[in-house]
Amino acid sequence: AGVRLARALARADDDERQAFLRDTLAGLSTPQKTFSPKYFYDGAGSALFEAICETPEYYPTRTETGLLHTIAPALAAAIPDDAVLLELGSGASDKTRLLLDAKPSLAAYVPVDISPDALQGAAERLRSAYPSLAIVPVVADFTQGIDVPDALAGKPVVAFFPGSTIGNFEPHEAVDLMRAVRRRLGAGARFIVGADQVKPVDVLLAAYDDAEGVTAAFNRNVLVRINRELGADFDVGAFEHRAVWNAAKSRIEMHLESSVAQTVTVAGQRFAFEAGETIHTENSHKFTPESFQALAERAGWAIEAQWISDTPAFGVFLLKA
Ligand code: AVI
Repeated sequence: AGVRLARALARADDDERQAFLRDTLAGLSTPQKTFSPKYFYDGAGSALFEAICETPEYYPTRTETGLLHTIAPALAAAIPDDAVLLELGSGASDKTRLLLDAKPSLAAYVPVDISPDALQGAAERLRSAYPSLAIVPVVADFTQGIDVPDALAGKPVVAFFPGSTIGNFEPHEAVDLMRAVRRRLGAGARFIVGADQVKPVDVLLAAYDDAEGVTAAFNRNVLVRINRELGADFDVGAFEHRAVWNAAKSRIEMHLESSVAQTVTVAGQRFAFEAGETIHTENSHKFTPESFQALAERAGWAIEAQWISDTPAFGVFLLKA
């Protein structure tokens, strides 16, 4: 059985690498070169994201944590006693503790994350902090479907999607994802979503271009990962981190800008860059209460409650199917 499991894991690894390679080659073949932000999160990328959250400029994490602390009793009151809490993109699961503390009667916690390293570390820490809670980690790309482990079938599920990760999707993808969650969880389900709010552009730009350069390192790390996992030869130092505000689309965009004319080889294919040409690596949409409500409603959710923090504004929305 051990050999079979090892083979299955190797196959899954291989499938994942194939998808990563396919997406990377396709992304480098369009006029605006683009990568999906989901590939930021290898072990090093997940650690760099945690470091971003500690920078003075990146306000979303500490603002949302403060807000969740205040509203945890209201959220706990909306969650059924024996519910399974399913978190999408759980990372270090730090904010989850606020809900676990406020709702000790939960049947189980299911963290879903694309990074096995981040997931394993978080599960170990939570198991020692909450010894009587069932913790069932799932390594998965939640954009490809949401699986609740069989053992938990029949329990009410409350989904938790903090951090404004919803903002990393194009609006139509965000609607598709929220609709998929609603269909998966069924009638009466609840969905708790964190959504960062529009604010002065200087505050936004600083949050995505911190003085210490942690966000720049996070952005460039995707090139390091592509070199290592896909046998590419990106000259990582020849790409500059750029954060720009796209007012028409109400989003911060991150790019990697080629500082010189150069050619890069990925899996034997050559890609030419002009000096100043960019790879668009991430969108981070910023919402108003109304724009987020409209998105949730398009996906078939009703707004049960919403809380917006004091400046810098961050929103937590409680949705009901
Ligand atoms: C995970 N996600 C919500 C972060 C964001 O703010 O869009 C990722 C990030 N990118 C740069 N800094 C943080």
